[in-house]
Parts: sequence; structure tokens; C-alpha cells
Amino acid sequence: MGNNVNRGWAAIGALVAGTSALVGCSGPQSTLDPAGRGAARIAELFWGMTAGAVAIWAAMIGLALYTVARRRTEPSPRAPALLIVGGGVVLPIVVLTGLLAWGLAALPPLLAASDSDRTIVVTGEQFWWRVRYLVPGGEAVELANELRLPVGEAVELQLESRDVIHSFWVPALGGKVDMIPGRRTRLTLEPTRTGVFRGVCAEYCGTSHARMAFAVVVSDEQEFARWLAQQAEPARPATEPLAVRGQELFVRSGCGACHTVRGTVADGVIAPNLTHVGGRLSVGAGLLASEPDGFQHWIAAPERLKPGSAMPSFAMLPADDLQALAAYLEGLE
Ligand code: HEC
Ligand SMILES: [Cu+2]
Repeated sequence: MGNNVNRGWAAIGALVAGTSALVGCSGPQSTLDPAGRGAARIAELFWGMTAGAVAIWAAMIGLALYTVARRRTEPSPRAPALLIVGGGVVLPIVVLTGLLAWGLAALPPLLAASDSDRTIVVTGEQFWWRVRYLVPGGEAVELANELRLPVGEAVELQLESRDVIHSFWVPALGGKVDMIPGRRTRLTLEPTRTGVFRGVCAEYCGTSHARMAFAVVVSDEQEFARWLAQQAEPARPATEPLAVRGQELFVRSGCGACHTVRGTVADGVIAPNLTHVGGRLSVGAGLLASEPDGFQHWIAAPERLKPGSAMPSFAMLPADDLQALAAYLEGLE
């Protein structure tokens, strides 16, 4: 019996240790460190379920210990039936129905936009994110692999996919929603504090599924408006000599067949829009830092950095051409 009690305490110790480890889960990609209204609801749900599970677990252990400790009297013949009907039928029905109702009630406001007048269409691609800000009465502003949102405002995301099923997930801001070819799914994000958060694809979509991440930058309203206005501008022509050479190489190497740089002859649509790529936080969907080195590595070896990606390698270009291209891209802010 002493042994059983010790085991009970050991389990309680493990649970406490596990819980404190969870409490330490903060950071830009944590569901337990919510920075958005949707994520806060989900975290609430998580803690509620955890508390319920702990309570039921403790009751079960308590019952077991009680049974072991009091084996002196013969159990009444009705006790087993009571235990099975009560603990095996009534309790699960009551608890699971309650949880289901609670969880379902939390869903609709997380998905549908209530009164948001800002819409962003995000398309999952293999293996990157196409992002289009719809401007009422104007032309959409297209960028890639980065999302910026104003703090305190509900924004409706319309999610779609061209190839396979992807899943859009920014754990710190909201729930995850599948991107399904031929359908448009919706998700509302309402950031509650500023910062840079990390989003990922949460549905296996091919070889480089784990290499399509994106940053979500949440800033105040003015900063956001300034950024969006700047994104809507065409690219400024390169002025620095190395970048000017890079700009020529960009056209000559055929990059524009796949990529658009607004304001230039490059108008390809199958690849990420590069008009302001130098101002993004990463190159290659969260893969490399947005620095000349990052651009050079990417252009020279996309197949090694991201197996299965549709960007061809330009390793045949001499090193100084790669350097010039990188200088041009870095300058596209
Ligand atoms: C056949 C089409 C194609 C051509 C030609 C092409 N690219 Fe790409 N490029 C892509 C695709 C597709 C991606 C996205 C790959 C991914 O992340 O899976 C990409 C991604 C990139 C990125 C990263 C963009 C971002 O948002 O981080 C850069 C930079 C880039 N290409 C530069 C170039 C340059 C410079 C050239 C010419 C030397 C070029 N590309 C030629 C298809 C192409
Ligand atoms: Cu994906």
C-alpha cells in the first residue's frame, strides 16, 4: 500500500513539473503565449481542458487509493454497477457534451469576420505564401511570405490554395485553417499586442512542407498604413552601380518570366512578387535572413535549400553576377 501512495506522489510531482514546463512556453510561435483574440480563446479552452483532465485524474487516483486502503469490508453488491453506470456512462456523457458545447461555441467568432473592413487573400503555394491586400476600389497589393497587421483591428483572411492542401497557422494569433484547392476558407485575426510572430504550414504539403514559414509583423495603425502605402508603390529603379548591373542581369537571366517587380518589365506571376523583397524579414519563406548573403545563397542553390521548389538554380552565374543580383534585390525595399 505504501508503494501505491508513493507512486501517486511521484505522478503528482511529474504533473507539476510538466505544467511548469508548459508555463515556460512563450515566444513568437506559442499557442500558450497568445497575442491575438482567437489565440486567447484557444488558450482558455486548453487551460480549461487541462484543469478538467487534472481534476478527473486526481479523482480517479483518489478513488483507487481509497479502495486499496479500505479493503476490510465486503463491497455491497450494488457498488460495481453504480461505478460502471456513474463513472463509465454518466460522467463521460456529461463531461464530453459540456466540452463539445464549449468548444463549438468558441468556433464561429474565430472563423467569420464580424465587422472587419480589411481583407487579405493568402494563397498557399509549394512552398511559399502569396499575400494580396485587397484595397477597396483599388488594385490589390501583392507581396509574399510576410503579413503585416495593425494591432487591435479584426482582419479577415481569405485562404486558398492552387496546388495541394496547405494549412495556415499563426499559433500566437489564432487557430489553424486549411487552405483547400477550389475553395475559399476564412479566418479572422485580431492581434492584441505588437510584435513579430511566426506562421507555419500545418498540413503536410510536399517535400519542403517544413520550409514554408512566414513572419507576421503587428504594428500600430499609423506604422501599418505607412507600410501598406509603401508596398503599393512600384519599385524604385536601382541607382548604386552594382545594383544597376543586378537589375540588368535580372532581366537578362529571365527572372521576370516567373517574378514580378512592379515598375519594371518583370511581370511573371507564378513566383513570389519581388517588388519590395528587400524590405522583408526573410528570403525564401522564412529560410534565410534578408541580407545580400541570403539572396546569393538562395539564387545559387534553391534546390538544395528547398528540395522540390519550383525555383530553378542559377549556380551557373559567376560569383560577381550573383553578388550584383543580390545587391539589386536587397535594394528593393
Ligand atoms: C521558373 C520560374 C522562376 C525563375 C525563372 C526564377 N524564379 Fe525565383 N522563385 C521562383 C519560385 C517558384 C520561388 C518560390 C520558391 C519557394 O519558396 O518555394 C522563387 C523565389 C525567389 C526568391 C525568394 C522570394 C521571397 O519572397 O523570399 C527570390 C529572391 C528569387 N526567387 C529570385 C530570383 C532571381 C534573382 C531569379 C533570376 C536569376 C529568379 N528568381 C528566377 C521561381 C522562379
Ligand atoms: Cu504547405
